[in-house]
Amino acid sequence: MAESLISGILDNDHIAVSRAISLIERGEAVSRTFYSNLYSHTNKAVRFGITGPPGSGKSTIINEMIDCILLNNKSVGVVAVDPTSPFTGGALLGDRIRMNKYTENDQVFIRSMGSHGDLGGLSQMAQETGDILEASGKEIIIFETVGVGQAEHDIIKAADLVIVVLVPESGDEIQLMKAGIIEIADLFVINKSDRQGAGRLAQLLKNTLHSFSNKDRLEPPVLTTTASQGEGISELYQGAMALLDTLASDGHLEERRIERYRLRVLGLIRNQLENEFWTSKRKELFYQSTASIESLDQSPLDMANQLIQGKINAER
Ligand SMILES: Nc1nc2c(ncn2[C@@H]2O[C@H](COP(=O)(O)OP(=O)(O)OP(=O)(O)O)[C@@H](O)[C@H]2O)c(=O)[nH]1
Ligand SMILES: [Mg+2]
Repeated sequence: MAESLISGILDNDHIAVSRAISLIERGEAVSRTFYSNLYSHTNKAVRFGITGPPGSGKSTIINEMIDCILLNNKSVGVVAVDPTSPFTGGALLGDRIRMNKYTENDQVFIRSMGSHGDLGGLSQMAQETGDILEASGKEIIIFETVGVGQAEHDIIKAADLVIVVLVPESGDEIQLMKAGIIEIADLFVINKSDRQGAGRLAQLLKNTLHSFSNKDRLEPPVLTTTASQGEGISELYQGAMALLDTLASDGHLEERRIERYRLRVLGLIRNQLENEFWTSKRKELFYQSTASIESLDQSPLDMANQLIQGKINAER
């Protein structure tokens, strides 16, 4: 089965792509050969991360970008990740609608995924979905997330280029974001610039970015769009591709890909070791030993060591 699935993916058969992603989402054991075979066909696509506050227009921008990408004779895969929504087993409503527009087009594949409650796993899942799309031949892969929590941060950090979308009302957010998002953003977009205040925010943002700039990092460009009217999207696409070229020529892209690879391996090891560690017996022991407030006399460190020690003993 795995072999036919792989050849389907490599043939860009979207049914096979969909099935493979579902396997990964359901947490079904994907065989090691399946994954190794798949991985050997990746590493050619570029990965964009698009993040920003809820409703800022990320999906609208991506929709418009898809048209732009197709006009440039490239193919695209979109992974919309929503950690707050429960696992849906398929598309979220909005994406289901936009997916219909492209169902007949084998150069576009769009998928939404929610969380099983296991946020660490969500980032791995998104990456693996990216691998499948890449193996199917998609040249550009876009990850969409709402920019707040750790899970999104992990997903976005795994991109080659991070685009942060703001709206004219986001002025106050810039203060809040300084530390977090400004660190990971390569390019800012002020969307809904049909509304008042877009120019002012762009200037405020540019000033802020300038005060944060240093010689090791490019100062992120600030672009404006009105995605609902398709305005500024082609400039955004060209700007993102040009920036990517710069990152590639100054060595930053390679650095990022090495970092992404490392983070994935570290995440897999952490997940696997934790899964092995938490046998039902050990879980039971843990919850029993912490059932009442009186049972918390032992320090957390002693409790952890006792559980770990149990593992060592069990192995001997
Ligand atoms: N006025 C105006 N509205 C826009 C623009 N771009 C998008 N919208 C509208 O803003 C709303 C939210 O757009 P989405 O693209 O769904 O935003 P999002 O960031 O993907 O939202 P979440 O995924 O829910 O976080 C929709 O009603 C869009 O039609 C724009 O440039 N101007
Ligand atoms: Mg969206």
